[in-house]
Amino acid sequence: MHKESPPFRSGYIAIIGRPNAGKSTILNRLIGHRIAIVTPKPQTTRHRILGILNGPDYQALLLDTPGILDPKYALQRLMKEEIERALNDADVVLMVIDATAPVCDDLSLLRGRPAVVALNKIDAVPRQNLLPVAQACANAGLDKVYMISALTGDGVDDLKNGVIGLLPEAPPFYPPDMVSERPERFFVAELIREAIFNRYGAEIPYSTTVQVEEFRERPNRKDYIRAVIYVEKESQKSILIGEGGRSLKKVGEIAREAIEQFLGRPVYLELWVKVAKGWRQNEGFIRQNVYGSPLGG
Ligand SMILES: Nc1nc2c(ncn2[C@@H]2O[C@H](COP(=O)(O)OP(=O)(O)OP(=O)(O)O)[C@@H](O)[C@H]2O)c(=O)[nH]1
Ligand SMILES: [Mg+2]
Repeated sequence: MHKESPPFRSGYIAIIGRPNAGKSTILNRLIGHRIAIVTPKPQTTRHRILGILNGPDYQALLLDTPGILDPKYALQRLMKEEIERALNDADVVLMVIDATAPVCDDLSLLRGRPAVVALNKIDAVPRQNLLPVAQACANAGLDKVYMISALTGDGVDDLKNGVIGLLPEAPPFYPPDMVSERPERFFVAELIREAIFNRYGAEIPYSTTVQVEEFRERPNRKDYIRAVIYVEKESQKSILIGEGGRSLKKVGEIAREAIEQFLGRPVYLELWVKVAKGWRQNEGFIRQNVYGSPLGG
């Protein structure tokens, strides 16, 4: 008997959840590339980051987002706007809940849209702890709960099929060879931020933003990248640079390796540290240097 080919599905899937729930890890796992930075610290992601997942009969446009929280300063307010923009675009919402610290009360954000829950980090909790959380989600009207580990990949294929099945029938939006839409310099700045998040304690990472000021290909030589790390005060600048510049040098080495792996070619990375007094409270600065720059807002 003749079987009709399945319809082509395409649309936006917003990945939302509390800080540190594993949203970026899930994005990377789903698309099979490391495009969103991941660190053990909450509030790592500041932008809406698109990852494009192409299949024979679908194109899933996955949007990683910052963690949901009550904004306390301008940067967090603009992070919240990024979540709202992703939700406005979303055909499907993928709500990520950290099984090691479950919170199930962000459901109003789903606004009646097709949604699934990923109960993540199941590798890190005993099985019997998972059922009450799944039950709480079910009681709240969310019946599609996938128990996954983004770290090991456990359950991720089921989740992938589940969300793709909810996408509307539509033709693809992007060419099939595209993985993301932001320029290389965006990812370069993010990888520098990742190195900073991983190397320093609580204060420095949150007081830092990175901007790539120059990215130049040179004939017969490594690409030249010059980036500025902005901090909020002089004291942070001293900590970041460290004695004799040793801390900054280490950050540069780690970031350069990550950038080379991402780009697949060697680069020369130059880092500068500048003070932009209290920039996290300065909406104009943030719009220009964190979201609205040529890095792609
Ligand atoms: N054990 C375990 N750890 C995980 C899993 N998924 C993510 N993590 C870890 O959780 C931490 C946070 O992961 P991220 O992917 O950065 O979390 P996020 O939700 O994007 O965080 P924000 O961007 O800060 O909102 C990292 O240390 C990850 O390695 C998992 O399935 N199991
Ligand atoms: Mg993240």
